[in-house]
Amino acid sequence: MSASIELRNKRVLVVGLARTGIATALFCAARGAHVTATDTRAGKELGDPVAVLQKAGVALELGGHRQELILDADLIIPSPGVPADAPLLQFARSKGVTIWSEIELAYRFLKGRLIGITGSNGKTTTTSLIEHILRSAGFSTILAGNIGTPLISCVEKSSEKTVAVAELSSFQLELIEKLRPNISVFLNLTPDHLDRHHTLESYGAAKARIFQNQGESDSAVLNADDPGTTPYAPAKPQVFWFSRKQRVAQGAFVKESEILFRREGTEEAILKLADIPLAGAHNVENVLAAVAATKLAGAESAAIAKGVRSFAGVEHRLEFVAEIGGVRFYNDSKATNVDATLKALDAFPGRILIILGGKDKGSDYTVLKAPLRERAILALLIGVAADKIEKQIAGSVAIEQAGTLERAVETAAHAARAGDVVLLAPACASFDQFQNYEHRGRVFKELVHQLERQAASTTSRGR
Ligand code: UMA
Repeated sequence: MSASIELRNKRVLVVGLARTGIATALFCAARGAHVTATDTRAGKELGDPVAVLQKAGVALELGGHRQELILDADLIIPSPGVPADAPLLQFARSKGVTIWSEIELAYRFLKGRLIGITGSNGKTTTTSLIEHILRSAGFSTILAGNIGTPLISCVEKSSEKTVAVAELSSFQLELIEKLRPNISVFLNLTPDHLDRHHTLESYGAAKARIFQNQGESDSAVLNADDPGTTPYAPAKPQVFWFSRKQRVAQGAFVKESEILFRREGTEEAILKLADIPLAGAHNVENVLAAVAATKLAGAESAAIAKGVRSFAGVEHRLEFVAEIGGVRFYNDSKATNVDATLKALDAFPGRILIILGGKDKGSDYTVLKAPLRERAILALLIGVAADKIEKQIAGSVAIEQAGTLERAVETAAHAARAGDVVLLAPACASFDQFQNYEHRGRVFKELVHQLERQAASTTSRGR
């Protein structure tokens, strides 16, 4: 990788102290930078990391961000959760201080190749699948990024031989400068994070920055079926497409019941659709993107097919939890926007009891009305977005204001009958009632497992 920077004696300000900020502050301190870290939360709320950071020599400014901090900084690294137009960062821009996201800093130190994956939905599954295919094909891989492990914390593990497979979000990409993936994948674009990016155009533009530094020796992979992404096809890198519906000039596509890869006019069958172990048409798209990316990374076709067949899926992504009395429970807590919920609804043939709600992101829930009418029998609403959702989906399906996830699971379990699906696919962020979507998914699974245990003890008592 190019453009490495010297951190020794640099004055670095880290804003936000959760996963990204902690890893960044420790990384910079270990390389001799003078690090100050700030968070709106107080020390008490931050807990154990405070002592770890202090021990590493990081100066802490907690309980808010003082603007003067900017005046003492050469470089600012805000966490993805800190809005790029936050007053502190606006002030930094007015003073000409460099602001990078953590992925940009990581890129400056990362060795080996980088595959970056972005899009509104399917990023986590596709990132995990690409990494799984490459690892099972014998590549030395790193799995990181928005998926949960900051890329900066994996830099030490990288070498000239590694392939880092990184999920990249719009929040991370909007503050890059030189980051240049060898292979970039842009899966799809549908409305999300409009509370942060304000318009679909600026959200799309932030994602499309994944291509901005790519050169002719690099590859870009885009979804030919998604009108949201096709306009972003870049000029410099070689463009490869994926499609469920049509043959593509270069890339991966479905022909009858098979996935084919086409390059320079030659087509090769990679695997049968029936071999994909994941439910839903959207997962066919994720597999197509992964086939294209892994072919471009140099994996053999047979190894790609084997990797797809052995992929176990991702936690919180249409994750099967349990079957109780013929009712199947699925955890799709990662469905934090409306489009992801549409895809989840589409993955099951009918009679769904769906749990919706959480923290609203300025979404339009009216688009859920038709699929809810068609496939769902009950919508259980939770969290602060519940009233807005109720108004916007009124008339499509029976609605129950459950308030909490606990009540929603209990009510769904009572209302469901054998053959039904209880689906947590909330279309909202989780931060009103949970730490994050992973926490929400784990709580859901625990509630379902409690029901499972109760059902088992009732059955054994009845014998
Ligand atoms: N904070 C401030 N000032 C602010 C705003 C926040 O100090 O103005 C502080 C908060 O008090 C908190 C910290 O910043 O202490 C939170 O930072 P963060 O939200 O960036 O949390 P991280 O744990 O570092 O998680 C981030 C990503 N979070 C977001 O993008 C919101 C994680 O993606 C990612 O997994 C992680 O870095 C590692 O790369 C989560 C996510 O929801 C999963 N991503 C969005 C998505 O997938 O839709 C983009």
